[in-house]
Amino acid sequence: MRGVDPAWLPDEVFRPIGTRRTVIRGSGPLVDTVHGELAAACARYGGAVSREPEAHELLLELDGSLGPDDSEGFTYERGAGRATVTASGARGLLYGFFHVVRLGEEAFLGEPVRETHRPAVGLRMLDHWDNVAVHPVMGQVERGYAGGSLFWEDGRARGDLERVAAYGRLLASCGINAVAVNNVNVHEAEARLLTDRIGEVAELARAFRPYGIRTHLSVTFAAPIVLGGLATADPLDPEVRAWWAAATARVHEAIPDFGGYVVKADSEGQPGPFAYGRTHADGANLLAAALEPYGGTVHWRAFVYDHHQDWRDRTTDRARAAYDHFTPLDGEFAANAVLQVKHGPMDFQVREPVSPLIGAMPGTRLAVELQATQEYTGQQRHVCWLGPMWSEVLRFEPEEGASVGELARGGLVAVSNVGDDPFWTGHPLAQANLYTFGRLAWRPDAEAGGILDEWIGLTFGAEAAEAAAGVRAVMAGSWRTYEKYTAPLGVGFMVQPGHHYGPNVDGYEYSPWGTYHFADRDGVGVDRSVASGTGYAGQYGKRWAEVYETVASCPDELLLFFHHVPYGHVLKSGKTVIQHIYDTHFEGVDEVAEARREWDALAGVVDPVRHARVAELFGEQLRSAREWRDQINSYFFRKSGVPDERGRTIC
Ligand code: GCV
Repeated sequence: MRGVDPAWLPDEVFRPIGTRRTVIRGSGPLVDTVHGELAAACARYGGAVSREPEAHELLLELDGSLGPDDSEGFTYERGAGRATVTASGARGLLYGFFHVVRLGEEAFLGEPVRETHRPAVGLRMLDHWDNVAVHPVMGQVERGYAGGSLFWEDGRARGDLERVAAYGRLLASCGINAVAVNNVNVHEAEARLLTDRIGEVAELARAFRPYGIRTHLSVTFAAPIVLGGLATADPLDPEVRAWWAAATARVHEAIPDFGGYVVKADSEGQPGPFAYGRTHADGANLLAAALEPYGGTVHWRAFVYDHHQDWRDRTTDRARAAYDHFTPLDGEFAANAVLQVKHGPMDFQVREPVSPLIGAMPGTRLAVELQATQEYTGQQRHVCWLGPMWSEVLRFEPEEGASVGELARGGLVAVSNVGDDPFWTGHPLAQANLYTFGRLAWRPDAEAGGILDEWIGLTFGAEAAEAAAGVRAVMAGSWRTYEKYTAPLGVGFMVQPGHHYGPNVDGYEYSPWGTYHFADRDGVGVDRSVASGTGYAGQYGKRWAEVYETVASCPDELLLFFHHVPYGHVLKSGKTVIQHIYDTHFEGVDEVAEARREWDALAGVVDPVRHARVAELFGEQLRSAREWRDQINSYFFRKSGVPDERGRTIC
């Protein structure tokens, strides 16, 4: 196999810069990074880069006259064949440089413009669920579908910092500025990264720093016990507080620009403040206090629910849990504590409503968590470009005039989809999810389709003009296609328990995890209305509470998430629920077959190694899509006894 794939930064995209004369003004490590990029591009393509004022077509200028500046914005100006990027902070210069790279020739040749760019969201972070030691069930990377970890191997740091630096470069080029380097399920080896193994984290931080990326660490709430030998981890205990303060001081000594902690507490078996009769705010504030002297932040996850539920108890609803746990604590979190909320109330299904917690805690800084790793969306064996879903989520307005993107004051976070796979993401086209996340985190109201085109233009370099229409046809609708052949109308899950790949309609139906569809001979769906169900719909502000409350006003795509309806219920589309299930499952498979044909037609146009890899994966996607179609359709045919009105074979 050849070396590591350049993803969206093949040499070719640096040609417009590398053939020109550039002047770069300013000093500091990030300016050196940009200088290094320019020098490499010029060495390849014959241009020149200078730090002295000289004749040039590109000027990159850091105006550091006001001293060190962490701001990330830049001004880009173009006219008469020349381009200028000006920034007051070094990160701004780095992002301005990559802006010019993205524009290509147009950066120099288009109509005169003067634009100011700055990110709408300050923290744009990737969380890695990477285990230091291989976990017996979850492996090296929990929910990882791209090989091993970039950071860890068999209990040790891999030490391949070149690969980490290359990753940092890719991330910086799409605007990501923070990385958490270990799993939120913190086992023993990971726990020690906080103390005696902090040097390994510091090495990673050193590799990320030249790309403006701060390093964060997942920690266990029980650290004072498991690492410090204390008898308690009670957040109000003075010894515990002193332990965290001292541990954090040592972290800061090793990593002066340390970003902070990520914590999964009282969730799926992880320890937390409940054991001491304390609240999540008590827990988060303990770590916030330890980080505060160094400007660090604690990201406290809101993914808290009962995973030992009695499935016969129809009153308990997992979807309600985050809101019920956290809204009473609004206003109690420290200024440097961020509550990190999954975008939906359940767990990264292909379709969920937006979590009602977002917008319900005005006195708390919230970060919104997305999932780039395709746990429930095809596990990087299926093409599933998530841009349209994320865009819908980020544009959703819990209240009139305030979108999720705007309410995410504490940042946008995605669970990373990379590993040590030569293509980074297992499925080569899954690289687009990483890129799209970075660009949407920078501008949550950006058009997802425009980002896809940008990604295609960069990734396919010289081949892009010929390949663009075909690649777009394969990817643009792939999320909706995936939705069509999997769980219908927002009901979710129906996956194989444990690994979550492939269909199993009742896989979680009689289990303690709280993820049910309640299909019986008459109908399907979960009644989450206030009038007759779990009351979940009432957790939204008035406008959405009313929309979701009734079958008549609930959007089709979320109907079975909010309501239990008969199979003969007629959707807004005019179809019955049962016919919709049959039709979408046939359509979904047809669409995969069509996408495969589109991809096959790109043979000889796109790079053959990439082509072969995707072609092979399409074989599996089609097999799996058929399996989904047949199991879901047969299941509902057998439950309902209603035949397909188009007479297709359903056993
Ligand atoms: C890291 C889901 C996943 C778990 C994951 C968890 C979380 O339950 O299946 O693997 O654990 O979400 O987000 O904490």
